[in-house]
Amino acid sequence: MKQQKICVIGLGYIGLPTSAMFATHGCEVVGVDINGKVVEALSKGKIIIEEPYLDIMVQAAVRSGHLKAKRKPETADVFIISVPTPITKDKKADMSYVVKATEMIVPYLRKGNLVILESTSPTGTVEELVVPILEKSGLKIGEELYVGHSPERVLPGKILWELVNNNRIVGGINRISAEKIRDLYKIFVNGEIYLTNATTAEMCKMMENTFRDVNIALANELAKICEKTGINVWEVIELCNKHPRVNIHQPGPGVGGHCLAVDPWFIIEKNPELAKIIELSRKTNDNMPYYVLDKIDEILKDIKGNKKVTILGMTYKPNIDDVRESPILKLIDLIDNREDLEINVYDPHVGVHKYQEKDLMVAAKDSDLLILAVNHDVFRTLPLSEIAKVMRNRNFFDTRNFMDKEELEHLGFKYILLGEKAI
Ligand code: SAJ
Repeated sequence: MKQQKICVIGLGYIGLPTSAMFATHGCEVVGVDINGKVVEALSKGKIIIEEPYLDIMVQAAVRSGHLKAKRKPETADVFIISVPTPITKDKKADMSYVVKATEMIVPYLRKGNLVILESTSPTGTVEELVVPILEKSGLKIGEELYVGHSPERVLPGKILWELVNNNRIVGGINRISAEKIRDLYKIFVNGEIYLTNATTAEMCKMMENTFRDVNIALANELAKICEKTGINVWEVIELCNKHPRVNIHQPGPGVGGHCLAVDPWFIIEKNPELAKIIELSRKTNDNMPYYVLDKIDEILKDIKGNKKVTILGMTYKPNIDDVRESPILKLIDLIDNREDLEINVYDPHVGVHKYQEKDLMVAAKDSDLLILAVNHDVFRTLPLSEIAKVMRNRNFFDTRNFMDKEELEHLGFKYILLGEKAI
């Protein structure tokens, strides 16, 4: 295939790695972002997000001259749209970034170009939202301008490896569009590439994350049931998963991130009468911080007066710095709104934050309860005996089945595990 010039709109968690990947495979890539900070950093070969090895790859791509950052698009062979599709307060997909990005490229479109939407989008986005805007170019869609959806599926923390090795779905508005998109991704994808139509690809992407969200809701419901039954949910799950066709997910204090906590709502939005299990699951997971707060009240019920709670971890999952849609932020909010509860939070992965206490011992001082909210690896080596000395009451609530119960009990802590039994 001849060397392609690719214009990527949106240099976030997906657009930037994708740009760097194409650039290091010999393509000429123009990365476009409306955020001046991103463009400025990238021009110097730097990045402003945390993702293993991405900095090295971006630096190599910029140094080789194959990756350039711009505020506006340029004419190219291929346009990839990878802008956010956030959720509004009333749980609807905010498609304004996709609309703006699509409008932005129209003046640069030429006969034979390929336009790919990568952003996770509700069904019908390509056909009903993107194509009508692209038609303003005057080009015949599907014949002079090829269009499709190829959703990203990479896991934050493993993005570069998964970009190359994951299987990929390509949905074209017609067969030739899908084939052209497949040929483009073949430049760096080692996984299988499956062709379908655009709307099917949109549904696949949302359903993959919904599958996970629903299964986590099932695990969270089971955790509550096990507590009531007086058994340990983690043991139940471990034993159930010995069955060859069972894979129960892990319970916890809620589901966060910009994917699982968001994408199911896009299906619900389009199918409110039908997506009942999906909606209940979303609500079950969103309710977990409230459940954790109830547990906190139960644990502290015998302590008179004001109580202090110390939370360990605030990101949406372990070993990352990302707090987007983190259920721990919701929990922090709930505790902060209570007059009788004082809160301190410690998360070494997160920089400056309203609730962040940089010093662990200060965060734990005079505390009545430590809550393990995120299972960061660094929490494996907490100075527990030192912490025990400065606490007012030694209670430890483990929401992730992460701590060593015996060690904590040996240090005089009362150990409470989410999903074990009512206190
Ligand atoms: N979680 C649980 N229990 C579990 C698994 C996860 O409570 O058993 C929670 C985590 O604590 C976290 C949330 O779910 O709060 C999401 O974490 P995750 O690791 O499941 O997923 P993300 O959001 O980081 O990435 C997902 C991935 N999707 C799937 O695995 C189906 C990724 O492949 C997608 O590319 C990404 O969403 C995306 O961008 O859509």
